[in-house]
Amino acid sequence: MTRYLVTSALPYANGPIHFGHVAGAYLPADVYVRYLRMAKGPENVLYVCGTDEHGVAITLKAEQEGLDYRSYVDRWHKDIKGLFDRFGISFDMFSGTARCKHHVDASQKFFLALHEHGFLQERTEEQWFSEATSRFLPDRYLEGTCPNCDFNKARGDECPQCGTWVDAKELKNPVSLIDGSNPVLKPTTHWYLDLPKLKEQGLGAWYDGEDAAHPIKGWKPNVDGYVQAMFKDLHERPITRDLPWGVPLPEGIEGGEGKVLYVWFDAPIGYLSATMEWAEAQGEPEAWKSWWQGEDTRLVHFIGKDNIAFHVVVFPSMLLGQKDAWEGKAMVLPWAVPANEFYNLQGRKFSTSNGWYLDNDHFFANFDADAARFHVLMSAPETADSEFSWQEFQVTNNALLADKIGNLASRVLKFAGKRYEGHTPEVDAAVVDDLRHHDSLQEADRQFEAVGTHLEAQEFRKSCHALVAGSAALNQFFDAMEPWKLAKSDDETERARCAATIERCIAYLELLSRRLSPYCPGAAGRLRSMLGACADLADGSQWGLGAVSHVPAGLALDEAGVLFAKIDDDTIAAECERLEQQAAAQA
Ligand code: B3M
Ligand code: ZN
Repeated sequence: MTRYLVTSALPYANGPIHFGHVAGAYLPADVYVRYLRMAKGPENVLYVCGTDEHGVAITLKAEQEGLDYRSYVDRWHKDIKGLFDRFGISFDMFSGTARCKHHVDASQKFFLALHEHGFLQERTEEQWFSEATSRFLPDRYLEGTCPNCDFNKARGDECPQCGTWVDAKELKNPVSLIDGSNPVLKPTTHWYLDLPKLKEQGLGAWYDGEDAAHPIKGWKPNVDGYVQAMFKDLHERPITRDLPWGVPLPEGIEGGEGKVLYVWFDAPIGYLSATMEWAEAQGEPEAWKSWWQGEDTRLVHFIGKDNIAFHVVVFPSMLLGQKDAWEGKAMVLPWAVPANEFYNLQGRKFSTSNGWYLDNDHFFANFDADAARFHVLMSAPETADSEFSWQEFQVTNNALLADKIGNLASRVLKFAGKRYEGHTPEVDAAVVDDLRHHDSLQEADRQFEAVGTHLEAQEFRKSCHALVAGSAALNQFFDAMEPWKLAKSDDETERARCAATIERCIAYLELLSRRLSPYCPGAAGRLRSMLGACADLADGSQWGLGAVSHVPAGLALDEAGVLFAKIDDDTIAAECERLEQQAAAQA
C-alpha cells in the first residue's frame, strides 16, 4: 500500500506567521492529508512539521531583545502553534528543531555520513571576528561603509542604499552590531556540501525521473524553471557556521569544535526527527523507518516558492548522500514538492512591520475558520501570486458557502421537517431510480468525483470549484423538482416524486458533508449532525464512492442549523478601514 509522508515547511520561530504563510504551505497540506486519511486510510498518512529554531536571524533578534535563545524560540513556537490550532491544521506531530530530543543525533549522523562518503569539502577562509566577545560575526551582525556607493550604513550582506550584494570582507570600517567593536579578519574552517558531485551520483537522475527506486510525481513549472537554472550553475554550499546556537558538529571532526551546522542543513532533518518523536509517542520508536526507508512511501513537501532550492536540490542531495549509513537502508527522496507562489493582502505583500496584515486574534474572534480555510484554498497561489481580499472573502462566504451549501441543507431539512415530521420519507423505488438519471444529479456526481481527483493531483483551486459546482447542481435539482408544488398535488405520483426528491437530496447532503470535510471540518461535522440518523448511512471518516443509493424511510433528521453565517457589507467595510488604519499607524 502506498503511504504518504507529508510535510509543511518548518516556520522560523522568529516572529508571527500570517495568512500568507498559511495559504502557501499549511492549508493546502492540511486539506491534502485530511483527504488522504479518508481516501487511503489514516494509517497510510503521516503529517509532520515543527518550528525552525536555529540560525542567525534568530540569534540576532533574541540578542536584540535581550532574551536567551531558548526562551525566545519557545515564545514563538507557542505563538505559531496557536495560529495553526485556530486554522485547524491537523499535524500528527508538531515539534521544533531545538526541542525535539532526536534532532541533534539525527543531524550529526547526516553530517557524518556525508563526510564519510566523500560528499563534504573542507575550506579555510577569513572572516570577521570580534575580539571583544571572542566570536566570529556572521554577515548580518555587521554594519559598515558600502564598497560600492560609500553609504555608511551598509549591512554585511547587502547595501540598502545602492542595493548591491556585499561581500562582508569588502565592507569598509566594519562595526559589530552586538558589541560596537571593530572586528578583525581571522581564518576559520567550514564544510561545504558537494552538490555537483551529488548531482552526478544520483540527484540528476532522480530529478529527471530516471531513478526507478525513487519515483517522482513530476515537477510544477515554477519548480522546474528554478531548478533547471540552478543546475546550470551548481556550487558547493557551506553547511557549517560559527555561531553559539545550533546543532554542534559531531565530535571527532577535527577543527569542528565550537561550530554548528548551518540552519538550512539541520532544518529539513527536522522532518525526520519529528517523525522519530511521533514514532516514540506511539510506543514504537522504530516506526519512523517504515516511513523514511519504506519503498512505498511518497514523501510530499508543501513549501513556498522561496524554499525550492532547499527541498528539491539540497535536502534530496543530503538524503541520497546517506547511502547505507542508516542500517544499510537508503532514505526516501521526495515524490512531490508542491511549491506555491506568494499570497498577498489586498494588492500588497503581507507585512507585520508595515501594519499590512490580518490580526489573527481579531480575525478568529469575528470570522469562521472553516470559511477562511475554504476561501484561502479557493484563492491559493498555486500557479501565480494571488491575494486575500475582503470583498472576495465575503463573496465566497455568502454566495458560495452560505447560499449554495448552507441554504440547500436548510431548505431540504426544513421541508422534511414540515412535510415528513422530521423523518425520511417512504419512497417508491422506481421513482427514485428515475430521478437518478436527472441531469443535475449526474452533474453533481461528476463534480463530487472531481473534488477527489483534483485533491489527489494537489490542485486545490480546481477541487474547490468542483465542490461549489456540485453544490450548485444540487440546488438546481431541488429548484427544478419544485417539491413544494409536488407535495400539494392531489396526484399520488406527484407526491411520490416529492418524496423521492427529498430522499435523493438527503443522500447527496450526506455525500456533500464528506466532500466538504477536508476543507471545512467544523461545518461538515455540523451538517452530519443535522442529518441525524441519516449520517450513519455512510462512514463519515471515509471518502467512499458516491451518494448512498437508498435512504430508508423513517430515519430521524435533526433541526436545520446555520452552517455558514453571512457577513454583511458594513462588516467588510469596517475590516477594510481597520486594515488601512493599522497600516497608517505603522507609517
Ligand atoms: N524556516 C524558511 C521559511 O520559513 C525555513 C523553512 C525550513 S523548511 C525545512 O521560509
Ligand atoms: Zn551601496
